[in-house]
Amino acid sequence: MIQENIETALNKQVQKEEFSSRLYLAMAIWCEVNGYPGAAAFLYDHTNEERMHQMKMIHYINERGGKAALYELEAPEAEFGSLENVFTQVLAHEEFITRSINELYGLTVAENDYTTGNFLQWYITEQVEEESAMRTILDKIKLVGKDKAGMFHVDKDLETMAQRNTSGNV
Ligand code: OFO
Repeated sequence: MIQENIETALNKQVQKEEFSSRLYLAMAIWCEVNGYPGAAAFLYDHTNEERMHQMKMIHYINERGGKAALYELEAPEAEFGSLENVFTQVLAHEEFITRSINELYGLTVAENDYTTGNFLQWYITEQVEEESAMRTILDKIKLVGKDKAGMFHVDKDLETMAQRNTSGNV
């Protein structure tokens, strides 16, 4: 049986994963209507990944005798201004999520809940991968700057990454 304070902390993380999914959806929409179809495909795909992170946590809470809860979500921004700004915000958001997962893990250690700590290992590893992928994308965007041909290629690369994710090769 899961402890109440751990259950509440996990439910707050469920909310953050759900917000991540909505945030990337808002960004995907912005990219789609602003001429970045590859970035849009990548972010639509990432929306689904965040949903999967949310669902995985929901099932864990319920399987441990707790009850997952859905909290209120704020509406994400709708205007991002530039692709560089989109990915700057993606990276900042992933860093925020990493801190949140680490705090959650710290709580499980303090409460001797090794089962939940073990469950969270998956998220810890996932955050390392997500931060690194987003940092690489942002570096590429910064490198091409205002070069339109370069930006076209970055967008194409993002489309390829999205296709690979969708076909399960990554
Ligand atoms: Fe759920 O990892 Fe991104 O936010």
